Amino acid sequence: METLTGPLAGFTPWPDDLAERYIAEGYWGDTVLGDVLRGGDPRATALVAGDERLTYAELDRRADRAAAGFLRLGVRGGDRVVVQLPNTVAFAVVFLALVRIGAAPVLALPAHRRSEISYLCELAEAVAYVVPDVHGGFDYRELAREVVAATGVPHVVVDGDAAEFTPLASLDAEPVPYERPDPASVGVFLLSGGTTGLPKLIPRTHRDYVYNVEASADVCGFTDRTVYLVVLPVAHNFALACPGVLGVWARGGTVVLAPSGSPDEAFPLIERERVTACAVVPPIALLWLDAASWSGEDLSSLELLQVGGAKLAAERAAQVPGTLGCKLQQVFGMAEGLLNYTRLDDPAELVEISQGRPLSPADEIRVVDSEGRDVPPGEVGELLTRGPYTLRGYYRAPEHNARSFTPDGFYRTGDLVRVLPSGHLVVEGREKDQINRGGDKVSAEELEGHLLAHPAVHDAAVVGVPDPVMGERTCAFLIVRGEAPTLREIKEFLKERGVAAYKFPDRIEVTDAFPRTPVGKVSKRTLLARLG
Ligand code: OOB
Repeated sequence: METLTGPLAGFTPWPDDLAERYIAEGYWGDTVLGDVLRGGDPRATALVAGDERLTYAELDRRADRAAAGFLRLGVRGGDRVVVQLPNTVAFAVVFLALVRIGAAPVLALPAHRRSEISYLCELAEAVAYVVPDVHGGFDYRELAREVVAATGVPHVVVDGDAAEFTPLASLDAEPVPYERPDPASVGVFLLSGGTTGLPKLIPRTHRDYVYNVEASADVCGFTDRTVYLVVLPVAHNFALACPGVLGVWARGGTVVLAPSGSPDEAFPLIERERVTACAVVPPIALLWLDAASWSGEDLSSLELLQVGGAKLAAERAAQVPGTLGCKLQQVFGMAEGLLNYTRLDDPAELVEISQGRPLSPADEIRVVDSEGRDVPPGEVGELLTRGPYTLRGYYRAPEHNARSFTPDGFYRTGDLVRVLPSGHLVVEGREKDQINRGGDKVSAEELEGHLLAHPAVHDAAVVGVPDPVMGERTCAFLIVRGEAPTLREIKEFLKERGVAAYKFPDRIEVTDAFPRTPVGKVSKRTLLARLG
């Protein structure tokens, strides 16, 4: 059931009976994403980034002024705008401005390059692309030139020195009235971790994402006292909405943006701003556990560390409260929707061994075997889910949707889990052909596609190799023609193809043939076993 025309073309709505139920039971309301700041005291601090501090009133005004600027540029409700901004004030202003006028930001990560961005601009038929000038030593205006040449995206907006493009500062205009978006319309597009050749876009409606944010803020106990440090990319669902930046604003607290999760940068900010909560991926949690013993900073304000994106080992989980002096919360989430959180009052053992339980009473969970039959309670199977904030279809991807959803609308997560008697889930592995590299997701098929374009590569199979710090690292098995390329050459080749660096293999293994399963597919399990 896809809407085929109009601004929502390619979006799969929830069926009427479920939509009515979610409204009647109060999961969905009329609040839109642009309202999210309105909960804060106008004089309270909404955002801290470097030396900049913005009150709720100031951020609200900056967002309205930028909204007027985007309208003047010709951006309209229903349009899509690819936003690729790091953890800066500009992200906050641009995100709020766009959602207020009903133009959906397509949230790319700073690490994405020509291959990803061009594809997103084309798939979303973006009317604009927003970038920083230079960040992390990389010139995004160069990237924008390539993207414009490849896709013809009409406008490029640059935070900073814009060169030939539109400066973000020039969009600062006297506020104008704008039409409030429909809460049922798409508010924002998130990127899927991906299992296919090309990344997928996840449409999140205003009302489902507002519910995601509000319910998460409740479960995590966020209040106007919360001081939340952002160390992950703010464009990632975890840091944005679980409860993230939006959850803090919905409760009137303070968001502090850090450039990265490195203890050198994050710890001084925790001390200076008296940070109370932070969300990290396991490799950062491990760094913090190590650094806490020798760092001189006062971390005593920290009350809650959320860890998710990849599995945190139980032994490490157990060290968090004693070493960092705060509560641990495990978060097993996905941009597609479903969020599982351990609760703040769960017994320590559950917080250590489980990845939490579903956020919403309306989340429906099934655990099934390879034939799609429910497994007996407590056994491992694939997690299927549907609910008031889980997508019903990827954007403009009918064929993929036919595989990724059951006929009755359950999303096949590709994650293998087991359910404890308490209802908490333990993640036991993965069925999807993806590498989880410390929380960064790499689609094996996508990377294999890029590798196959190399003239010396005859065939490629990409697997995740267990790693004590990253959880997994990426190994590419290659069958080559002639002389084998080195890892360095492969990385250089991928860089030239405009592939994000986190997708580069960490290791290559040259082989003569791939082992096959009885049905003739490459047996990645056997390949992995070869590494010993
Ligand atoms: C989060 O979102 P995505 O979309 O980058 O990745 C989702 C996938 C899940 O399907 C699962 O395979 C894996 O990441 N994952 C975990 C996990 N949290 C996510 N695997 C094991 N243990 C965990 N705690 O990663 C994400 C979105 C919102 C909040 C937190 C994480």
